[in-house]
Amino acid sequence: MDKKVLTIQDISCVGQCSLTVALPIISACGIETAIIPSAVLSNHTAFSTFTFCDLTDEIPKIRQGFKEQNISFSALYTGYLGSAKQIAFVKEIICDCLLENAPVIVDPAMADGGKLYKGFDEQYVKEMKKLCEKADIILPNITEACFMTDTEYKTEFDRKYIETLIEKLSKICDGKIILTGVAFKEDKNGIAVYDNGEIRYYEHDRLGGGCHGTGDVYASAFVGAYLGGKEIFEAAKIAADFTVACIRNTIDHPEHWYGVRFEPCIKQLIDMIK
Ligand code: PXL
Repeated sequence: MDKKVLTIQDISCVGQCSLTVALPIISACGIETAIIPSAVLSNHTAFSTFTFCDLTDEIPKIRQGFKEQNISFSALYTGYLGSAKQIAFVKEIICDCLLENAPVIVDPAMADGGKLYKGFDEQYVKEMKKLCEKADIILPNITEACFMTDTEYKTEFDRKYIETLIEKLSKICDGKIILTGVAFKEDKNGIAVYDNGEIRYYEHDRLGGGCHGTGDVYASAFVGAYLGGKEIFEAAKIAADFTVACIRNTIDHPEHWYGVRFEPCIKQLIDMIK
């Protein structure tokens, strides 16, 4: 049977994040991608204004609809969720709508650059931690990892800091951990992959000061490569190389501050996962 992933995150109508990134990227990897939109926004919250239609109450109804049709999924991937209450509903979906051994992949998309996104608070962080407890793979950035583990956020750090962060995360999630934004040198960025007690690092170029929406591009490419059959470190590496290519394609376009121009790079991703 073909793999079918369910992804739950918002629709930001403009802004190249969440579902408008996850759908094209995972589909391009050859994986059928079903969705539950967590909220509909005119544009993401890094714009100075945005509309926000919370779809929390739709989630249990959609779950019921899936149950009535005997629809279940071979993987779940969650990103930006609209409310703390929604996280509890997602946990019910994990219980009811997944096939046996379906991986639960959680990107705790809630913060970056040392700050929570607009609209999120400590309660949301608490609930997100509970969702991470149920995950097989989590993909936090350094800021999210710090919020979840009550660790001081630093922009300069060493391996000891990363190892401590991962050790604390492993007490929340007993699965695999992919920590992004692990930069030990000024012109480099990287990831740390924790799997079965071992940490492996992958270093890649750092271009410019960071682009918006790269976390979603990264997580989506990881999900596509991983469900496409790559092992975890290889999938994490492919996702990093793809994200760097997307940033390279964007940095000379300052008008494109709100996301990355990932579309022309999709062919590269397909070639990498072949
Ligand atoms: O890319 C993360 C993200 C997703 N969805 C919404 C956001 C953000 C980051 O700001 O605002 C609505």
